[in-house]
Amino acid sequence: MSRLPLVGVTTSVTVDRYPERAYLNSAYVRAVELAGGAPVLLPPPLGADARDALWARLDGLVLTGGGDVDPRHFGEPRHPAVAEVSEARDALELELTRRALAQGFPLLAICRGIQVLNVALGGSLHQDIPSEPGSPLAHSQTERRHQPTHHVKVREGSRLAAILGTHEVDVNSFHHQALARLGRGLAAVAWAPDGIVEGVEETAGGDRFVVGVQWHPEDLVEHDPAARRLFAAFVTAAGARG
Ligand SMILES: [Mn+2]
Repeated sequence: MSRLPLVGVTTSVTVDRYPERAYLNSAYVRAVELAGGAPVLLPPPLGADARDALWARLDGLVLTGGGDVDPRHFGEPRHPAVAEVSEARDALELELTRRALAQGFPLLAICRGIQVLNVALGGSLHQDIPSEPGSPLAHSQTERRHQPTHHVKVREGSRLAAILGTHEVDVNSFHHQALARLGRGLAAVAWAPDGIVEGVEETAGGDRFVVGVQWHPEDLVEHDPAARRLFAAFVTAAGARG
C-alpha cells in the first residue's frame, strides 16, 4: 500500500473538571502503529464539520475504553455505580459507530467500545457487575494493565477465533459493566468463566471487520501474539478499503 491506513481512535474526556481535557492511554497509539496504521485521535469535543472532514479520510475506527455509557441510550434508569458519563462522548461514538456499520467500515471496539457497539445496535448493559447476584469473578483488576487476570473461551469457528489464532486466551480486565441483551446482528463469541460476554462479531458479517472485545488487547501487544494479530487483522482490513 502506498500510505499507512488512517485509523480513527476515540478518546476519553474529563467530566465535570476544569479545564476539560481529552485524553487517551498511549498504548492505543502504539498498538495501532505497531500494526502498521497511523492513529488519528477523535476527541469528544470535535465539532460536526471537523468530524465529517476526518471521517472522509479515515480507513478504520477504534472505539476505546473509558467511562460508562449513559443508560438512557438503552432505556434504563441510571444505577448509582454508573460513573464518568460524557454526553459528548456518547453522542460522538454512537454516531461514528452507526456510520461505520452503515458503510462497512472496519471497526474494532475495545472495553467501553464493545458496550458502545452493543448499545448502538439496540442492546443493553449490565450497569454494575459487582451488584449483580452470582458474579464471583473480578473484572476490575488492580494488577498492572499488561497482566492477564482471567481466562476467555472464544467460540471455535468464529471470526474472532480465526483472527486471534486461538480459542483460549488469558486477558486483562478493567470493566465494571458488561453486555446484557445483545444488539441486532451481533453474536457473542467469547466468554469469561462466569459467563460474562467478552467478545462479539457480526452474525452475518461477510468480509466486514466488526469485532468487539471486552478486554484491553492494546495493553497486551508486547507479550501476546493473539493481541498483535487482532490489531494486525484490523489494520489490514482498514488498508484494504483503499
Ligand atoms: Mn473481563
